[in-house]
Amino acid sequence: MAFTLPDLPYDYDALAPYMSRETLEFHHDKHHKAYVDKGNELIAGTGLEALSLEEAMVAAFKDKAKAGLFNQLGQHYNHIHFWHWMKKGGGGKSLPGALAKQIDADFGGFDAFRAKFIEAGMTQFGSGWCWLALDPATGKLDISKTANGENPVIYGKTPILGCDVWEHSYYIDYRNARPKYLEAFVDSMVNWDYVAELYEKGPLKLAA
Ligand code: MN3
Repeated sequence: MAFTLPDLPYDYDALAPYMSRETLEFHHDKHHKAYVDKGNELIAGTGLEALSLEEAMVAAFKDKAKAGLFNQLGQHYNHIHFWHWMKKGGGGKSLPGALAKQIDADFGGFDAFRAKFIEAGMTQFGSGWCWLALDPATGKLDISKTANGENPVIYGKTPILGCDVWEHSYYIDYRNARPKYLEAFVDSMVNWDYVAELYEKGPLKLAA
C-alpha cells in the first residue's frame, strides 16, 4: 500500500492568524509530503508494505535497522491527525460531554489539563510532540511528550490529541515563542470534535 499525502481538511487561510498560510504551505506541502515520499521509498522491499500504516509504524519502531523508515511513518501518522486536530474557530473549553467528564476526572479540571499539556510541549527538548492519550491499561487519559517522530501508539497507547512542537510548526508565526504557539493551539485551534471522535472510538486495535 503506497502512502499518499492527504489534503488539508480546510483552506490554507483557515487557521490564520494563529497558523498562517505560509506555515501550512511549508508544513503540509513540503514537510508532510517529504515524510510520505521518503516513507514510500524506504518501505519498498521490507515486507511491511501490506500492513496498515499503524502496524508498519510499530513494526519499524521495533526493528533498529528500520529506524529511518520509522521516522517517516511516525511523522506521516502524526501529521495525518495533526491537520484534523485543528479547525477554524477551534479551541476553548467547550468540550463534548463524555470527554469533558474524563478530563475533569483524570486531571482535576480543564485548566489543569491545559496547563499540563502546554507544559509537556514546552519541556520537550528539541523536536517532537506533546500528547493527550488514552492508556488502555488504566482506562485513563494521560499527557506525555515524545521526541522526533515518536508517538503514544508505539508505547501501546491511543493518542486523541497531539501538538507538533518541531520548529517548522511555529517558527514562521511565533519565532522562538513556543509557549505562545502552544497556548494558541489549545485556546484557538483545537478541533475538540475530532478529539472526541477518537476518544469515543477507544483504544486502537492493531494486529500483532
Ligand atoms: Mn511537523
